[in-house]
Amino acid sequence: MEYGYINIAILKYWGKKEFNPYLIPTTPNISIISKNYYSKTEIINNDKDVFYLNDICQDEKETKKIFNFVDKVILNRKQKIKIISYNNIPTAAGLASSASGYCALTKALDKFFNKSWDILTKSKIASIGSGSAARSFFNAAIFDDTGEIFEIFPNINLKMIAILISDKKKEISSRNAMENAKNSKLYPLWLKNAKRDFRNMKIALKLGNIDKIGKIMEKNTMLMHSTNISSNPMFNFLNKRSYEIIKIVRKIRKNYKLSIYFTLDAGPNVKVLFDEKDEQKVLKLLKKHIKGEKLLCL
Ligand code: 2P0
Repeated sequence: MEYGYINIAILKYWGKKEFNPYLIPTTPNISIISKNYYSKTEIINNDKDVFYLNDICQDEKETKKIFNFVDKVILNRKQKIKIISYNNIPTAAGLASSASGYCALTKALDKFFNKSWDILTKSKIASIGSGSAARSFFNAAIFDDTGEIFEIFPNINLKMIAILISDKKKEISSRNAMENAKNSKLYPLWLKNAKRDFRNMKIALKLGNIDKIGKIMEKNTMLMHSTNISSNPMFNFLNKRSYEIIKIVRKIRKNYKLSIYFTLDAGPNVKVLFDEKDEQKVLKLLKKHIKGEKLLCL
């Protein structure tokens, strides 16, 4: 089995510039991985192409999507294969299961077809399946707007907890959502601000300053979601409970003088970022103030 871990962006990838042949995002983005949530994938010979996820044979649409990717990256394939994959995270609920999935699949293809791709090649190949997957090969990674991927070493151990508001499949895919967001009048502002956030975030990570990191992250995520809300047709990944949780995070930060910051992706689930040394304190306070939702230590 080959493992791919989920990653959560502290600066978001929200838009594709082009595929050349690998994905180039419109703005530089930065992520950290979770070692607790992952996909694991194995490939074996088979008499026809099939894709099993969590022991369930996937329908034609899902199978076609996966094998389109396989055929893009393994040219002139003669062997039919069975792809066996497991996720220990809810699929397609904005918890980065596509990133871990394509990361694990790329590693499994490399192994099965004896490709000996190096890590950067694997990372770029995975970006064809899912842009965010490019970042899952590193503990912390930059995926910049020239298509380059770098491992980075922040001077702080960053951790996240996800508040699981919903594990339902999202109504709109990230792919369609980010394409649609480009018609928002805010999209040019997003492009400009994301570049500035990137410069400032690199400094904040070097300083290991959780408050600087958290403030930039929150601003970045809210502008990303604002492009969605102001696009046509408009949509919003956040729901009422997401906004309530954001308020709770701010209240804990203020009342307990605890450096916790929120971010949201393609779903309503809020993730909270903090310095690893504060983990027990953060967990205790989130449990105290948030009733009803499961907390996932990423
Ligand atoms: C991110 N997201 O940086 C952003 C923020 C979701 C919100 O990358 O179209 O599934 O397959 O390249 O990687 C989710 O998008 O999109 C994502 P595709 P992907 O994590």
